[in-house]
Amino acid sequence: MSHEDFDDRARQILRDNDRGGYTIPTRGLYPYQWNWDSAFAAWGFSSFDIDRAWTELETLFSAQWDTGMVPHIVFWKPDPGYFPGPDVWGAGQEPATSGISQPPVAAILARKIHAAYPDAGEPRLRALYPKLVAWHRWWHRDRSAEGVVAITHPWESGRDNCADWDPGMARVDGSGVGDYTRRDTGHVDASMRPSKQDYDRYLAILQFGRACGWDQAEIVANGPFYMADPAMTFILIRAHRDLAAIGRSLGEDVSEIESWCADLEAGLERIWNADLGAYDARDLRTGEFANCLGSGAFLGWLAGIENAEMEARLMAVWDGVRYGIPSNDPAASEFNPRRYWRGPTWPVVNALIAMGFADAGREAEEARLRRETVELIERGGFFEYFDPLDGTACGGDHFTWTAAIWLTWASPNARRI
Ligand code: 9WN
Repeated sequence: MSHEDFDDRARQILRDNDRGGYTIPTRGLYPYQWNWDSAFAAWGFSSFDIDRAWTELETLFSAQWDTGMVPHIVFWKPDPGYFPGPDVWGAGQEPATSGISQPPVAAILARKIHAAYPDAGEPRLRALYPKLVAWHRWWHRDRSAEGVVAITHPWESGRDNCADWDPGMARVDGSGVGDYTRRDTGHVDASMRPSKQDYDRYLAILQFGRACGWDQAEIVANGPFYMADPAMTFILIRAHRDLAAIGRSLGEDVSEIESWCADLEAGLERIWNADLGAYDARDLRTGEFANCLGSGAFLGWLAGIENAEMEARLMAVWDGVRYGIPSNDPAASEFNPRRYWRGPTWPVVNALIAMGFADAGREAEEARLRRETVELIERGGFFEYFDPLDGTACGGDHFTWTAAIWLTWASPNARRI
């Protein structure tokens, strides 16, 4: 198949997964609108249907809570194929949503979507801007109290079962969650998904949030899981900067956004793990570091954060695999090349990391990461994630964000804006 054939297939995947105003990640496994998937879908659409791109973001933000939070899932139409669904979350919203958020990539990608076709996008961006600001204010108020971004549920990071969360998860008691039936393992081989113990704990954390009516102050103060995440911190620093740039271009006063960004930059020392020689996830209840070198730390470049010591460690991690940036260090005892975020490489994360490489002038690294990602997709198809050692395609097929990053970044025909 030619590159053009792959471009056609990618566009077809976005069309197939379009449910009218929003795009599902893939049929069966993920039948709803997910937050950061949608932002990537919008970016993908911007390569061939700019109107549809803005609609995707507008639909996502139409489910924004009064608090400013943009939920991690919007349950537009009931679907028994996914667990936990709207009744389990009990978030009391209309439309029904989950009770947590997801990586704030929307401002980063809205800026790129606007840059692709500035005139067409100006009124749409202007209308979206106050909603983006409200969401970023929420991140500042409800998730950045310690000067670094902290997550209250592994699902909030988007990197659900990565080894980064092991110290926090070990302290979550999942023994009392009651009976439930998972749906994910009916769609995908169980060995590629989080474990039963993980799911028990995910539910225990969810049940705490539900029991307190999703009171964020209570969740942050007393919730069963609360960990600082370098990846989310790097993403939010970058997103704050992009949001400020958007605001300036619209003639807005962006001093508040700049102050949020400065707070996070100043807080970075809290998550520097000197023993590891890298920024590292940290349990904020105990102070314990995760001692984990994975794809999260590679997002430093996205935030313009460079550190020679960390770079040496990260490049050794990358050189330890054959394809893409692994979600965990292949030398770590918990590394598993096929189990979801415990080792596999994710094209969508590679695209974000490559954005950082490109902006830092790291052309060789950007080109290598793109080459390896292209090879994975050309050999295996538009899958959710891949084994970084032998390139085996894993998880869901016909996947929206893999198609989106193909069109905007990986394809030799991409504009790469
Ligand atoms: C829980 C949709 C989402 C992604 C996440 C990924 C996975 C959900 C799940 O799928 O999470 O949110 O049920 O496993 O980890 O990053 O947004 O693609």
